[in-house]
Amino acid sequence: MSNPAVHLNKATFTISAPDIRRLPEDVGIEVAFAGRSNAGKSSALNTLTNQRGLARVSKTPGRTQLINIFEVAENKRLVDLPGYGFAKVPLEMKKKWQKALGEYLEKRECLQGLVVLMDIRHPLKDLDRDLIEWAADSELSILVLLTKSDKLSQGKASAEVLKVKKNLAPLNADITVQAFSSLKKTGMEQANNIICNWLVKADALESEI
Ligand SMILES: Nc1nc2c(ncn2[C@@H]2O[C@H](COP(=O)(O)OP(=O)(O)O)[C@@H](O)[C@H]2O)c(=O)[nH]1
Ligand SMILES: [Mg+2]
Repeated sequence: MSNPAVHLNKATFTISAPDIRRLPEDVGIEVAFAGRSNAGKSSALNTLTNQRGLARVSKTPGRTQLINIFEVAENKRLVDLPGYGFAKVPLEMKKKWQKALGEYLEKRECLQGLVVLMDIRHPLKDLDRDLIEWAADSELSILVLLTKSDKLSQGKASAEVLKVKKNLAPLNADITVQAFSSLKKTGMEQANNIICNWLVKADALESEI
């Protein structure tokens, strides 16, 4: 069942920003999507919002250098963060994007949950691990999507999910790991539910204060 209070398919593009100073005011709730370049971040955003062209899907990795904001409802936003770890980009450019990514993660108060996307065939590279460990330390809720699961048999995909779960268990954090395919829409409903819950959970917390 999807959450009645928010619908990801209502998402509309708001702004692309090269750094956090150019973002909307830091109020409300944001759920951010992060992952290596080419991990399938834009495709997942399009699938989850049921809008083909919302986040540009690039065949050229390393292109998404900006922080892209999509508003789902008033003060509820999805955030497409710059991809990391793509080698064929000049160092100066890389430094700039990584700075925007680092600053966003460190300073954005309204960040409620982090979706980390990793290709199911190459999960938990060093930078992925750094990001997940940082998010766990920061007590963020984390949803790990193992993307392009259509590239593996169901058995192999399940085994990979289990492996990643075991690997992250010692972090003792609020982490959900699941297989995901934008092509086949695998895991879409579960991911959608988790993200919508994050977007409304903070409302409940705010009204308690
Ligand atoms: N087979 C398959 N390919 C995918 C899937 N998701 C993304 N891709 C492909 O992977 C490449 C990178 O996708 P993109 O969403 O642009 O990745 P991003 O750089 O993380 O935003 C593109 O060529 C996509 O068509 C998927 O679920 N299955
Ligand atoms: Mg992208």
